[in-house]
Amino acid sequence: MARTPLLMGNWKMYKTVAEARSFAESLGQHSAKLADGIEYAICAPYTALHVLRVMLPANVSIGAQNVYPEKEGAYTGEIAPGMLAEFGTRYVLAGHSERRMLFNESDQMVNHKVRAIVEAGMVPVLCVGENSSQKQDGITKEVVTGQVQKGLDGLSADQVVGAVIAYEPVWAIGSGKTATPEDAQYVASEIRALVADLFGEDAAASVRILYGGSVKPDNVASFVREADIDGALVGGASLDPTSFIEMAQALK
Ligand code: G2H
Repeated sequence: MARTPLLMGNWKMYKTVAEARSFAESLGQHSAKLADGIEYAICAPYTALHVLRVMLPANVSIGAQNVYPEKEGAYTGEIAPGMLAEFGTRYVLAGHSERRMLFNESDQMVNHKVRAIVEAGMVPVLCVGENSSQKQDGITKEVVTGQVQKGLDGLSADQVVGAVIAYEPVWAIGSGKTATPEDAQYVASEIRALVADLFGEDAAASVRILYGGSVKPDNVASFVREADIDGALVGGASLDPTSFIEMAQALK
């Protein structure tokens, strides 16, 4: 089954509304350079989502970086899935390593978020990856497949068909280091094999697997040409519209 490549930016805690507007204007001026046949998305801070939804070219979706897995309630400071879905958010990250590390998010909490995102009609982007000591110990496959199994627990095969999994080695995030395309492909193939075991061949053939971790215009194509890697989740290099367009061009 052909899977549509996905180029997704993760802005983390960067960009004011004014800066997001400037990015969207710039991308709009060069929208002809956003190659067809690829999906684009920007996961922005909540405060920038509205201006992006209004101003980004129509083929660039908006995504959130987090959500709280309850419909509503006394959860001061949190945002519910329905609130994001209501104004057109398509993707929501769950389990980014910065949330797992800095905010102590457990696999169980990540799973609650994944389920809540799906139930609200949005697409979960389940982020997984080993840290440097786990890599040195040779347990990358066990760590990553364990996170995938726990993250997708309770979903139906149909729900997994539409999901996205982002493999981001923690040691590669914002460090300038990347996995080799071959190593990333190996992990992606193991993730796909696990999805086949748990949810069947259709889900495995459809679920999109992204690589993330210091992706840039000059290396993005080397990952996305691998058989089981269907796109990239990009932090730093997604903040500059020129760099975002260069990545889109590299994937043509
Ligand atoms: C990994 C990635 C985006 P960067 O966190 O999710 O960030 O591309 O800056 O390594």
